[in-house]
Amino acid sequence: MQRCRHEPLTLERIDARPVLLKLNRPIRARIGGVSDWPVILIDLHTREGIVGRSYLEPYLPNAMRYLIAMLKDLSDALKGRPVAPADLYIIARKSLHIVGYPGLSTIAVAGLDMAAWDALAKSAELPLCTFLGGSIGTVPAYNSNGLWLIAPEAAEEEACRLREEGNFSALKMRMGRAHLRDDLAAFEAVRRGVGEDIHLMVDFNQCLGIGDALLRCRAVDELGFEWIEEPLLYDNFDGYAKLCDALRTPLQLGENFYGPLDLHRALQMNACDLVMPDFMRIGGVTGWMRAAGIAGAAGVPMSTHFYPEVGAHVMRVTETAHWLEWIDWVNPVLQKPYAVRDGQVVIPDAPGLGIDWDEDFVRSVLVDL
Ligand code: SMN
Ligand code: MG
Repeated sequence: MQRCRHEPLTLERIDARPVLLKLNRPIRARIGGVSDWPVILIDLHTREGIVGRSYLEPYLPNAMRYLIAMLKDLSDALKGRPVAPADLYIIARKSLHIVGYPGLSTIAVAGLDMAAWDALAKSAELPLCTFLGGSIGTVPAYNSNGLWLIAPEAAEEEACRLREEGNFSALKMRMGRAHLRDDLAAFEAVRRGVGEDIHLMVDFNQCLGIGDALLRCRAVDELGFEWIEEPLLYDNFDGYAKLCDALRTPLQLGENFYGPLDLHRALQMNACDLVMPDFMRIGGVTGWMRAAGIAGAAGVPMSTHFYPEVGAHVMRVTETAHWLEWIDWVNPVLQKPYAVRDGQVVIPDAPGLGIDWDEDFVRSVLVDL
């Protein structure tokens, strides 16, 4: 019988470094504003010399402190183990089980998981999508890099610029201004800027109660949005089920699903029509693949939230792949950011995720926690 050529990889240590990146277009949502974007750069070193890379975007600079401590503990606990992502996922989750699965536990495990998959695909000298059984190619994306709660008059020009950044055919705008009329004015401005042929998504960033949500979502229900995203607090699945019934526009949920079980629950409760898990919350590549199995079996379209590099790879093997969210905020720390052509993210022909840090730039944005 033919023997396997490749030696298993062994985890040596995980390095995690905090950086703060300036956002070109600061986040302005009802839920809060952010102009400095915290990112944890993760390097999973193996004894064999291969380094797996991933990053986490935990929203709050202080959250980097807690997560880096957890990653350090995982590094100590997993030293000497084979880099087998499915096994590491279970061992890492078990090590944190007693404090609970969701929240920071899942986020730390996801960071480890994405780096482990990158290392493994690199050791097989294959792009991650190919390693997972798919093929290199492009992935349809929408530009999500702006259209926050800016003055409605400013939305026309910003929408034009966002479309032109990668010749996109789809954009996401945010709503939730104090007055509905201003949200509607922003919509009109965006349409004036980009015309009728561009797909538009709208995100309320959890800012409404059920009463306002019914009013506001009905008010935008005939505008032809591709989806209405997170009008209510993320875990109000009962409220979402009610809204889903009341609306014609597909309801989108998922960036706050902690693990595949939340996605399963949301679908069981008919709380949404579409799903868009976030990689740090769904549990990295392993969590995504399990969630994608559930969405695929249910026939529910699945989009990504953040993490466009790993997102592009897994979308190539996701049965109900829908839209990739294009966010370029981490690009400055990457030696070779992914390209977008004609609204499609292009997967590079490189082993793993093809991510290398621009160390000169990283030095300039590292922070002391
Ligand atoms: C979002 C949430 C938090 C920060 C940035 C963006 C948004 C999205 O919900 O879906 O992109
Ligand atoms: Mg959102």
